[in-house]
Amino acid sequence: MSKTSRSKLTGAGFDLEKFLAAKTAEVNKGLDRLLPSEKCKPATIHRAMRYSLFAGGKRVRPALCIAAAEACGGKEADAIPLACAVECIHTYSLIHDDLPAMDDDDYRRGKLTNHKVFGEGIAVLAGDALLTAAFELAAKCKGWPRYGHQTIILELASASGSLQLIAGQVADLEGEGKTISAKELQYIHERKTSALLRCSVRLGGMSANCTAAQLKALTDFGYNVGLAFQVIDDILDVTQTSDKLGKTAGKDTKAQKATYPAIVGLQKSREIAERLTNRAFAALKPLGKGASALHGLAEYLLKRDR
Ligand code: GRG
Repeated sequence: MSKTSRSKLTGAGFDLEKFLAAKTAEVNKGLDRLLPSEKCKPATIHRAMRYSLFAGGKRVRPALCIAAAEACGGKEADAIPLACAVECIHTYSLIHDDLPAMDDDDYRRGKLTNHKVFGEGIAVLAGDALLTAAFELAAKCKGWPRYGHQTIILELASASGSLQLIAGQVADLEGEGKTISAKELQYIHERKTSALLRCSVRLGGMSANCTAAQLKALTDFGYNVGLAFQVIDDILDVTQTSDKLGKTAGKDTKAQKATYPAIVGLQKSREIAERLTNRAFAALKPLGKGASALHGLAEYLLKRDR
């Protein structure tokens, strides 16, 4: 998103651009500190993990995690290990998704995909190692009175397991070339995309020892933002260039994937994304003024162009 278009989104008293830059810097520092260095033996795997982790992702999930923590009165420092954990899971899923056995892509985050640089074997292992690292970070986090380690680890496991992230990916793979209903498409989007975004905000709330009512608000917000995020992703795939996206544009159409634009058209897809974002805004009401960063992020995600 350009500087001008992003700054238009900043409401009174909240500078989204500054917020995103600051959180990205802190998350990058956290990832660098918490994960094995490139020199650590075996160096190849750590180079491969870091290659994709630091390839320039938007850090949407960590930013949502920290914003959720702050909305519930928590501290950024407490949320950072969990924000890093969700980014590790997200990056693992991208590395595996890009493999020839899955989406078979050569570019991601504007760079060659992991397997193109390190080979398929190391790319599989780099993904595995990032997934495992996420659970290590969760096991080492501080733990909170309402949310002990078991709850935190379960949260990550259910979002990334065979009933959510992997279920979505399986349904996505099996849906290629088939005509599927809008209901089935929503099933895929809820699992492939929304589950990890919802988990990110929930973990942020947990790191602030949030109340049950706050957690409910964050869950509703994350669910709707997550679905809107994927509808926008589908729209961008057909409206933006590969250069802008940092990955191959138009792949969904080529792979005959079910997407919102393919099923309901572009205009209706935009309306759906807007409706979902409005539901996300409404979910924030119980969190009051502290939720301005979450509000700003949801608006940014709706209007993003990459
Ligand atoms: C391999 C288990 C497994 C899952 C793969 C991530 C994924 C599921 C597939 C990749 C394709 C895709 C459309 C996923 C939905 C989630 C999504 C839109 C990912 C891209 O997220 P961004 O835009 O990426 O936040 P950056 O690179 O900015 O972090």
